[in-house]
Amino acid sequence: MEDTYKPEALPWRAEKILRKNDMGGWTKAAPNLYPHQWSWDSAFIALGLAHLDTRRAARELQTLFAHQWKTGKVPHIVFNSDAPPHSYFPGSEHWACAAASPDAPPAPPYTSCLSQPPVHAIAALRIWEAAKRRSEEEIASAWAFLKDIYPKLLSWHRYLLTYRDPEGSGLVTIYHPWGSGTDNSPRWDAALAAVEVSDLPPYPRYDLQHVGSPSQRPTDADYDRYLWLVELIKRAWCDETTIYESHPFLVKDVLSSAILVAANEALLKIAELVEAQEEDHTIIAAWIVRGRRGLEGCWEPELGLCLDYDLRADRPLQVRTVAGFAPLIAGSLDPRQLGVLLKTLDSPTFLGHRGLRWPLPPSTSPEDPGFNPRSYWRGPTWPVVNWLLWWSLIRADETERAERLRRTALEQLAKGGFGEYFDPFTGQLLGSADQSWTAAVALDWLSSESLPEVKAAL
Ligand code: 2M8
Repeated sequence: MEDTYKPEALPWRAEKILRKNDMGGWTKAAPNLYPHQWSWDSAFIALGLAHLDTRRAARELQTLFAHQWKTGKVPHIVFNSDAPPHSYFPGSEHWACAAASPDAPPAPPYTSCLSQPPVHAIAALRIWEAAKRRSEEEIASAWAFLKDIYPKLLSWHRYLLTYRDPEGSGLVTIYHPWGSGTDNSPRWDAALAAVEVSDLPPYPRYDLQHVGSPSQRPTDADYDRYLWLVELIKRAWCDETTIYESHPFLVKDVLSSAILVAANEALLKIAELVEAQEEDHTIIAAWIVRGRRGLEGCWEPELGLCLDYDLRADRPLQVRTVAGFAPLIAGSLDPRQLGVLLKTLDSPTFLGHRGLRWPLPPSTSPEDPGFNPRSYWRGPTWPVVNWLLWWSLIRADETERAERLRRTALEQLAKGGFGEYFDPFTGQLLGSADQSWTAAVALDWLSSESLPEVKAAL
C-alpha cells in the first residue's frame, strides 16, 4: 500500500478537516454523508478541538446542549436547516413531529428524539485539562464553561439513569440501533429480527451516493427496520414511558452503559471543580457503583467479554464485538477480570487475528458469524473505538499497550487517510473521507506524545 501522508503532515491535515467541516458553533460529522450535528461525534470533536482552541471546543458542546430536551435527553442529531436537499435521510422533515412533544426543545432547528453514547462529560473535562496547559484567560473561560455545562451534564446523565433505566440496573436501554452509535452491528441482529415491519412508505437512500459501494452501508432490510422503529417512536409521540411499554426493540446496551460510568467519573471531577452541592457528589458516586454492578451482571466468562441484553426476548445477545470490552471502558477492574479482557483482546478473536492489516480491534470479531470486513459496524476498524480503548488502557495503567495502540492507530491514519472506518484486512478507507471525529481523535493522540502527562490529565 502506498503512503498517503507523511506522519509529520498528520496534525495539519487533521486540523484542516476540522476547519473545513466547521459550521461556526458546531461541526458537521462528515463533509457530505453527515451534514448535521451528531451527539457523540460532537463530544469527540470537542476533545480534538481542545488542542486547537479551547473556547471553540467548549462552544461545540454548548451548541449541542442548547438543544437538550426537557427530560435531560441530548438528541442524537441536531438538524442543520441549511443542509443541501436530498443529502441525508431521514432528515429534519422526517423528525419534525418530534418537536410537537411537550419535552422537545424549541424548533427549528429540529432534533431527532433518539440519543447516543454519553461521551460529553469526558470531553468537557479534557477541554478543562487542555486549558490548564494554556493561559490564565483560557483557564478562566474553561472554568466558566464547566460551570455552565455541569447542570446540563448532570441532567443528561440523570435522564439516562431514570428514563433509560427504570429497572435501576445501572444499564442504559436503547430503543433504536442508532441510539447505540454502532448502528448495524451484529449486536442487534437477533433483537431486530423480531421486529415486524408493516406498511412502510418508500424512502430514499441518500447515504449510498456518498460512499464507494452500497456494501459499506447497512442493507435495505436493515434500513426498513430502522425506519419502522422510527415510525413507531413517532406514533408514541417520543414519549419515553409509552416507548418503554410497547416498543418491539428494547435492549440494554453495555457500551453506552460503560461510557456512562466513565463519563460519571469525569462528571464527579467536574462537580468538584465547580464546587457543586454535596448531594450531587453522593448521587454521581452512587451512579458509578450502580453502573459497574450492572456491567458485572452482563459478564460472559466463556467469551471473556460483556454482552448486551435483549429486554423483549429476555436473553443476552451472544455476539463478539468491541462493545464486549465495556468493563475496561468503565474502569476500576479487578486485576483478574482485567487479565481476562486483555487476553481476549490479544487473542485471534481480536488483535491476534492473522489476517489483520494492523493490530487494531475490528468492530466485530472476524471469528463471529456476523462479521463482514467492509460493512460499517460489522467488522471494520473505527478510529473512535481505538481512541476509547486507548484511553481506557491508560486508565487501567496498561500504558505500554496503550502506547502501541496509539502508534498503530496513527500509522493507520497516515497510510489510509482520515476515514470514517477501515477494512481491517486491507486497511482500505471505507465510508466517508475527512470524517471529523477521526481528525479529532488524531489530534488528541498527536498531542499525547508524552504518556505520563496524559495519565496525569485523566
Ligand atoms: C452513523 O450513524 C448515522 C445515524 O445516526 C447514519 O449512519 O446515518 C454512526 O456511525 C454513528 O455512530 C455516528 O454518530 C453517525 C455520524 O458520524 O454516523
